Amino acid sequence: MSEEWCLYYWAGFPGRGEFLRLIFEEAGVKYTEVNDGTRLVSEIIQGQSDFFPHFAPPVIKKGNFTLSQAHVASRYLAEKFDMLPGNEVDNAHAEQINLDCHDYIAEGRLAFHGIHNVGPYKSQKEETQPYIDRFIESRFPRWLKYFERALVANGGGKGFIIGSKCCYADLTLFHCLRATESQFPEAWAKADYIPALKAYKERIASRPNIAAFLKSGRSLPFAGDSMM
Ligand SMILES: N[C@@H](CCC(=O)N[C@@H](CS)C(=O)NCC(=O)O)C(=O)O
Repeated sequence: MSEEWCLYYWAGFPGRGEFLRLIFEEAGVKYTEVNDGTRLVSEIIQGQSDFFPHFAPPVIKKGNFTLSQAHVASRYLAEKFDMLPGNEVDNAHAEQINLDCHDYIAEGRLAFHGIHNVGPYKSQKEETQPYIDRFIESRFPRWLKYFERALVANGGGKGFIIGSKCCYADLTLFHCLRATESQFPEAWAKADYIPALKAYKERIASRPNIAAFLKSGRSLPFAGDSMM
C-alpha cells in the first residue's frame, strides 16, 4: 500500500477537494489524485480495504489512514506540514476563520439548491434564483466585510489572515475568494468595500507554489454552477 498522500475527490472541478490540494501544493508535498469520475468516493475507499467510514469526499489517505471533513483534514495536514500559525491564540483564531469559510461556502452552495439540496443546480435554476439573489444582496457583503475586517485586524491587512506566515486558513480563504469571484463576477467587481481582501487574493495567488499550481493542469476551472 502506498505511503504517499492521496486525495480522493470528484473528477473535473476543484470543489472542496481544492482546500486540501492547496495545502499539498503550498507545502510542496507530493500527492496523488484518486477518482473514477462517477463512483462515490466513500465506495471506492470502502471497496479497497477496511478503512474508517466516510460520508463524503474530500478524503485524504496515507497508508491505512483516511480522513474526511475538509476542515478537519486541512487542520490535520497543517499540523504535519508546519502550516499552523504557531501560538495557541493564533491557532484558535485560524480554526475560527477556517470554519467561517466553510460556513460561507455551505450557505452560498445552499442558495443554488433552494429546492433540492443535493440535486443538480440546472434542475432547479428558476426556482432557486430568488435564493441566489438574496444571497448576493445580503449574505455576500456581510461575509466579505467580515473577512475584510479579520484581515485588516491582522496588522492592517497587508500580510496573512492570522499571524505572520501562510497558514491553512489562508489557503481556505483564498479558495473561497476565488470561488466567489468566479461565481459572482459582477458582485465581486462592484464590491469596493473589500480592498484589502482583493489585494490579499492576488498576493496568495502569486506565492511561488500556488502560482505554479494555478498554471499547471492540476488546477481545474470552476464548474460555474454553484459555490463549490
Ligand atoms: N462538510 C463536508 C462536506 C462534504 C461534501 O458535501 N462533499 C460533497 C462534495 S464537495 C459530496 O460529494 N457530497 C456527497 C453527499 O453529500 O452525499 C466537508 O467539508 O468535507
